[in-house]
Amino acid sequence: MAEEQALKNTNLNVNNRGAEITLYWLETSRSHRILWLLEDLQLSYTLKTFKRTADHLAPAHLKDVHPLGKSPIVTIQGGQGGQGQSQSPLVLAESGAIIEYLCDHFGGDRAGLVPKRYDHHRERESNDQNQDQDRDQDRDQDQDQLLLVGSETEAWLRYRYYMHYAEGSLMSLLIVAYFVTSIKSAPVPFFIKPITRMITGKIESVYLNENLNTHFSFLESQIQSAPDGGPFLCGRHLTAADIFMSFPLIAVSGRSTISRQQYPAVFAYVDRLKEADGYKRAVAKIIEVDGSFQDV
Ligand SMILES: N[C@@H](CCC(=O)N[C@@H](CS)C(=O)NCC(=O)O)C(=O)O
Repeated sequence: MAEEQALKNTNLNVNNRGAEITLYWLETSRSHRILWLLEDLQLSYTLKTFKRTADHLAPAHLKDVHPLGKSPIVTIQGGQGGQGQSQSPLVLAESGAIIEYLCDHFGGDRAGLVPKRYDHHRERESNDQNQDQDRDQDRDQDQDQLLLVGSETEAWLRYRYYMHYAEGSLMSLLIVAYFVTSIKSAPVPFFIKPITRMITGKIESVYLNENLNTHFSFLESQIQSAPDGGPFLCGRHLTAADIFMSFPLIAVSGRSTISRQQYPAVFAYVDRLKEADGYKRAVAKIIEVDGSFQDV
């Protein structure tokens, strides 16, 4: 299999607002959630898939697209905001920033992927005649409400929290767990083994075990107490925050770091994420391009 494959979609649909979107997707990586989001936003895009190197890294030429050379990267050419065909494309990196940009510009609200920030909006009979008026009124009320600290909905507050927590707190913990496991199983000479065991044992007893327990007990109770009874983190509907949380949770559920017995709600939530239509469409897309898909 070649290191890089591409699926080019040149039929821009109306949701694209004239923008040509390209996703640089790396196997078994965080980038799968961006593919899932593109599917849920019903955007057309070009998908470039990459294999990891023998050292499990991204191929060096991803640095030609963004200086850090990590995946995901999204480029956007054209669109209605002045980035014309002749100009160089907008280059976006950092999953959270990419998700927010795509939701802001390509209908995160429309697709129900971003919870409402304030719930003052009255139930209205929606018809074409009063929609503009309603939107103006909502905007004015939103402006007024900006001053009221703490008036945001619980769903939105959770949304914002998870849009930071996934990479800011959870991923950094899971990366420590991943390295500890890798060091423990590394093929080192027998006389070195006691040293690696002592170091990893110390990290586990002083830091890792307690933090894993704290984070996953927290997540267990967050899922059980989701607004409107869940079953997603911010309430009844899947949001971009669930998509964002999918990578660390799918990754950890496939390893022995935590068990289904200890955290049944977390594992049931992961099952739900993998059953989501957009996730499955994203998997199907990879199978179409690369011939197979592996989550982590
Ligand atoms: N915080 C960044 C992390 C990006 C990142 O580290 N991506 C990994 C894939 S999961 C990567 O490209 N690894 C390959 C490498 O480091 O060479 C994000 O969320 O986008």
